[in-house]
Amino acid sequence: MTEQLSMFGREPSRELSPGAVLLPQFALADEAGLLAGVRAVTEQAAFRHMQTPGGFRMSVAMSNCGALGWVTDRAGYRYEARDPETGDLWPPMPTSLRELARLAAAHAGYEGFDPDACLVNRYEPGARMTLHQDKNERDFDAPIVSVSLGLPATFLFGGLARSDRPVRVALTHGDVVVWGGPSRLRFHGVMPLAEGEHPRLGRIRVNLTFRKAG
Ligand code: MD3
Ligand code: FE
Repeated sequence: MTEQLSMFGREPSRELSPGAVLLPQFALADEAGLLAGVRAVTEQAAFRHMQTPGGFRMSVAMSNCGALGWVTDRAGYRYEARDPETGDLWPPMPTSLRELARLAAAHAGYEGFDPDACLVNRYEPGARMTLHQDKNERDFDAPIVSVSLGLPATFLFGGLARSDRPVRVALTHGDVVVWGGPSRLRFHGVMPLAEGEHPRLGRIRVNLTFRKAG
């Protein structure tokens, strides 16, 4: 089953750097289930543009599912059990999403990955994410699993210092990357999204990141 999924697009997995494994089109085996899950989540917890601690509006719109959700506002970056817009718990992580993350992690050598948070990012043309590290999670031993959907993006994969020159990686619809081990704390970002129209998603890119946050 794992082999079948990884070979969905006839492309083998590729190690981008120690601990970082690209699984091309891995998410397409259950594309319909995945898109239905994302829709269910964002119907309950609408995409919104959060504020950085410095007071800037993020160009990426975000939602979350799972026991914990990543939030930012003037008080800082953190994980919260409730959606600050509604006061409700974040929607549960759909089984189709959880299983995809578990299977991808196992395929990359991380057995038993049990994410409690999934951040859902929505990019419109022009939206970007500046270089940063993901370090609000309690445990850096667990990997982060990312799933790209919709319009293609140029991902920037840096080093352990902000000043390390990033490598560009093209990420397209259905690509999954598992970021663990020595790659877990590398700086990364996303170049401004180019204009385009995706046959199923339209004029957007959606990125899911599964995390062990708590
Ligand atoms: C490399 N999202 O939400 S996913 C983020 O495409 C984030 O929306 C980007 O960075 C996006 O925090 C990139 C790829 C990714 C995610 C986490 C990483 C790459 C990573 C953690 C460590 C190293
Ligand atoms: Fe990140």
